[in-house]
Amino acid sequence: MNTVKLSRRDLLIQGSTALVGLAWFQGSRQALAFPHWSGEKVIPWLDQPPANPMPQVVGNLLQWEQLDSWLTPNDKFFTVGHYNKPSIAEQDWSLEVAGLVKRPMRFTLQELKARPRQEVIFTLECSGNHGFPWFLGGIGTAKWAGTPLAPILQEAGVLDNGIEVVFFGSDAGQEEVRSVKMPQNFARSMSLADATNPHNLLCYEMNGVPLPQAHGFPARLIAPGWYGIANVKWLQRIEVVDTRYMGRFMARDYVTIREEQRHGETVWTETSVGRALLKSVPAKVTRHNDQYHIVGAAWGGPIQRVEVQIDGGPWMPATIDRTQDAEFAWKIWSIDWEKPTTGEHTITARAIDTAGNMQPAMDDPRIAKKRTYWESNGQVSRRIRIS
Ligand SMILES: Nc1nc2c(c(=O)[nH]1)N[C@H]1C(S)=C(S)[C@@H](COP(=O)(O)O)O[C@H]1N2
Ligand SMILES: [Mo]
Repeated sequence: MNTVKLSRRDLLIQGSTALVGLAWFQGSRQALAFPHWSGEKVIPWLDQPPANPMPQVVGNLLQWEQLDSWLTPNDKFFTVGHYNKPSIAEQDWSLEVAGLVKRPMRFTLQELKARPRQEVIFTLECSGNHGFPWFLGGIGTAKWAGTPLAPILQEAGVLDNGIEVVFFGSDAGQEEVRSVKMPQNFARSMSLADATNPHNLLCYEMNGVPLPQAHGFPARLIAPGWYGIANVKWLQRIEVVDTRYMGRFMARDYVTIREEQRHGETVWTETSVGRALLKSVPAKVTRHNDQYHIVGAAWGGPIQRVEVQIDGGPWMPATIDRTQDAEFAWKIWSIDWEKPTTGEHTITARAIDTAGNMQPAMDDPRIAKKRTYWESNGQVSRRIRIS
């Protein structure tokens, strides 16, 4: 994609060549239709993240400079696992649907696969992403496939007192609450209304191959529009209950604490991390000949536009690549950078959604008065040196 300014006539001529190109792209790997200029070189960011201090929990972080495809290849997709990361054999596994249902159910992987198949292209971001200087790459986009959850809950017949659906993983660890020590499985819950959203999948496939072990084999929940934490891997049991579920990853960890001003008074809020928030980043700067381009991504809501600011100057509109477009997937954007001067520069991006909401600035109280690191969707700035 080339965003150099062209006359209308040029556009018409280019448009027809672009169409030929597009047809060719569609016949080949989707990954090829990505903002690209022949002979381009990526200029690495100056502000490289420090080394990951918790490789046992977080792995394979995305290197933004390497972003060159809309879908993230599985071997480049980040991982988060808070407990052990079970290797489960298909024949030893089945998924239980239990609790406050008329007809408890159990599915083997083959039985899940025999049900109606649904796909979704969804950008999964860890809510801790950008919460620490080392944590910039906790995000990826994949084509997930599975079977919708809602009809299964429907068939199981949720009883009238069932208000909450808890998703338990097979991974477990020791937890301590008020000096009570206990083993707990990883688990997250959703209200019945959220759980029965038609987009939610019991997912067994990632980018066309069986769900890799690190991403939850044999099956995981995929909850499009929610932060990573909601997408429970290594699913073992789905239980309908009549109270709110208060496990570690709902009510202790993954809790956002903020100071808010209400009628001149400070109120401290504590909320469980849930739906994804509006966000964008500058991903990379490329150069070919004397032309510079900034390429980035935006996600976390219906993106209307993205704006880019260089060295605190005016906000400039980026061009969103609408050739690769899916409701829950990041949008790839780019902008020409006309004649940058040699030396250091700062590049900031901000996303605006279709309702006009803007990704908050770092000094916005929603970010500045946030006291825990989750849900860090403030505007991201990167530094670069042009030589
Ligand atoms: N069972 C289980 N599911 C889990 C987790 C976990 O530790 N155990 N981590 C969650 C978090 S915090 C994130 S960000 C995503 C990461 O998904 P990925 O490893 O496929 O990228 O998985 C979520 N699902
Ligand atoms: Mo996460």
